Amino acid sequence: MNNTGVIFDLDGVIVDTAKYHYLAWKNLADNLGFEFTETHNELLKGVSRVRSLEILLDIGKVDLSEDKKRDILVAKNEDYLKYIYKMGANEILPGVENLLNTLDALGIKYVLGSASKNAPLILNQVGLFDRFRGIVDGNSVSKAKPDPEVFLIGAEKLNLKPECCVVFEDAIAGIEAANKANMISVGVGDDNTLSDADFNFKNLTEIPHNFFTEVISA
Ligand code: B16
Ligand code: MG
Repeated sequence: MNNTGVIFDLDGVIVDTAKYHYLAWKNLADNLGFEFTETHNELLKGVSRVRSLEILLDIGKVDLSEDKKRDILVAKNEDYLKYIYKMGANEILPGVENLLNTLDALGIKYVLGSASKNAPLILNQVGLFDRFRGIVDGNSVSKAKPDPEVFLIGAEKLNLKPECCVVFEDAIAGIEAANKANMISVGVGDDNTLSDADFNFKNLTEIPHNFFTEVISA
């Protein structure tokens, strides 16, 4: 199985940090004087921090100077990190550790491919940092998902061709990026939302033990 590799998204696949992003964005919206709901928050999943702010300001119909936007992005991240520093291994999503153990047993390498600039910190908090062969995060890319750049760099780190890589993603933009990269895309979450994925699972506990040996190597 050394000719197959896996690239994991972080938020929504390994851990659920969306709820902390929500609290921090909501705090910001409260301060700016408009409502930001959990439904609005869905629009920010898998989206870069800068783009998230643009979407948020559109929702509130607020126009800000570039300087103010920069200050706000720093403040939002500081607020968000207060939650991240409280995270521990109990926040690893169900099925993740089993899946990593299966991959280790099969000799399948895996890396992270996330839009988050906080990805290394989050993986450290939950004790998974050392398990990944490499990390591609929001600091390593110039183009955000749905651009395939993050996953193509992941394939380089795995030393594999894109078509030998399997991507686990919870966001539409991430599935689009994986498909554009010519990788095998696995949607984690709602299969209607992620209908463009090659395979769909509600969460990682649903992945059959023989998924890699039978489905992917077929
Ligand atoms: P940060 P992923 C994404 O993580 C989140 O889904 C998205 O909501 C967030 O805006 C983005 O990371 C950037 O995060 O502010 O920490 O740099 O799903 O690509 O792992
Ligand atoms: Mg995600």
